[in-house]
Amino acid sequence: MQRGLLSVLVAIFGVSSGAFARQAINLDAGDPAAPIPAETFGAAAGQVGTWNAFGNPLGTSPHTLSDPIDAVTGLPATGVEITIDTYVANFTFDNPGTAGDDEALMDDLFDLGAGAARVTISGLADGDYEIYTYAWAPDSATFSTIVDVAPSADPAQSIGGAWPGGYALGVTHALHTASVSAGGQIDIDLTTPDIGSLGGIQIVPVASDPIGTNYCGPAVPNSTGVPGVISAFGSTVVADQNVQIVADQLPAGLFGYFLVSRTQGMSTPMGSVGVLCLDGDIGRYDDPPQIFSGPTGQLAIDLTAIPTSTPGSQVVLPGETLNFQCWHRDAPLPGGSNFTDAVSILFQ
Ligand SMILES: [Ca+2]
Ligand SMILES: [Ca+2]
Repeated sequence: MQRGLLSVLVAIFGVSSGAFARQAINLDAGDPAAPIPAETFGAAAGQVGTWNAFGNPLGTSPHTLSDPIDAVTGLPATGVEITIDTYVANFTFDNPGTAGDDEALMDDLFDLGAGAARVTISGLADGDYEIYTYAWAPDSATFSTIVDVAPSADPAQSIGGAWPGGYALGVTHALHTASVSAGGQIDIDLTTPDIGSLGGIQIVPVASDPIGTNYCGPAVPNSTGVPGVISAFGSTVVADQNVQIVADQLPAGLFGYFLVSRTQGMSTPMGSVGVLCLDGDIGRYDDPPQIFSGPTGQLAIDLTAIPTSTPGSQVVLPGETLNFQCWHRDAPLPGGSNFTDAVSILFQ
């Protein structure tokens, strides 16, 4: 499915983007009238997708950005708020080393002056994130900004120096891993011994521990020439409510969704070249926000609302097993479809 079509469906059905999926956010901080990087630009994190302008045209604070566009889904990350409590002004300086997307990200910034600032990020789904904080000063190789993130086990990092010609940890940006749980928030604290800068932030979901056991694989190769694969990450403890299902190696631009059942099986449905590895009461994650477009798809599973073949949903209890598989449209057969292999998770 094309992103545009998914947006139309979202508008029609009036639903918001993935209720539990962890968000991926690219922020270009500074003057919102200045250019922002292109969607093809991943910066230090390699996270391509929409860049959100984070800044107030008047340069006043506090300033809040609500519901930024998610870099992965292209849809608003509903409920996410990013606030900077204080800064001095929007500042732009044309560093001679930067150009193009680097310049769009790094040459405009929040001038923090000699003071301290805090950026709070709230509304993120539970899980681990990498926080890239671009705190480089384009106008001075001696200015430095100290970045500390809470909650994170990673230490505070001092950022600054001459433009290295690309992204360099400790010069252009800081990197912290932060865990969000129980609706908690992430704080980025910025201090400086001279003049502070904040040019941008990337919030990147971290792939967590794999869980479950794959079966019924490898799948029948799809039109890409290789089999689609499914993976599960997170925790098998029901109370943790932390299960991410990921499908990979799918045809680009074609839509798919996940299936779930307590029963394993093996059959070839009409219209499919692949094997359905589920039987019994099969639920579909086919609400518009849950449908994705290849080559990859992911979904955070709400263990209190497992879909069933009939309207309604079920709760997962410790000791129960769920089996997940991905169905997807495939070319070149008109109406053709295929599956990944399947993954089985025993919950505790
Ligand atoms: Ca420049
Ligand atoms: Ca910027």
